[in-house]
Amino acid sequence: MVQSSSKLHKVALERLKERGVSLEEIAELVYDLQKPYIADISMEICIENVRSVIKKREVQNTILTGIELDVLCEQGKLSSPLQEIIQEDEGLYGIDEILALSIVNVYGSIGFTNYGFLDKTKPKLISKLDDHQNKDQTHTFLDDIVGAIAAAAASRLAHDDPGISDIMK
Ligand SMILES: [Ca+2]
Repeated sequence: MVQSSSKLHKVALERLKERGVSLEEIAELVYDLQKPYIADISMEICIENVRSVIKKREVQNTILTGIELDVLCEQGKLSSPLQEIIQEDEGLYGIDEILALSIVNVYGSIGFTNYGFLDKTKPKLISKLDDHQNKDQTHTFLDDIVGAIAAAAASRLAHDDPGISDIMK
């Protein structure tokens, strides 16, 4: 049976909240990304774009899948060696980034640039999630998902802005 879009949407929002991610914090990343290009940018517009991104089924599926793996890992329920790989956020794993790209894909090429930038610089919420101090928490998938949502929302915003140069589209 195909799950209804409204149910997936509701659960995806709940899961993000349970994992300590607020839409406002994602919107902050979008704001910082687009501030240099859009003079009249506001937090409201950024939140609105984050909300629109999360309305996409591909994005909901990615949120549910990635968070589930993080949670199962926290509970020690994955098989070895996947359990250790995800727990330690092993650098050569890469599937967390690949999964997150399914979000970035939805909005085209500018999303990739933004995603790469966030992955490299790890600002604000992303560094908070990527912090490995608390050994009881696993955010191996969540940090990339958050970066991808922000990147997608930023590119959505850029596409929508008629004042932006063609090269940014
Ligand atoms: Ca990761």
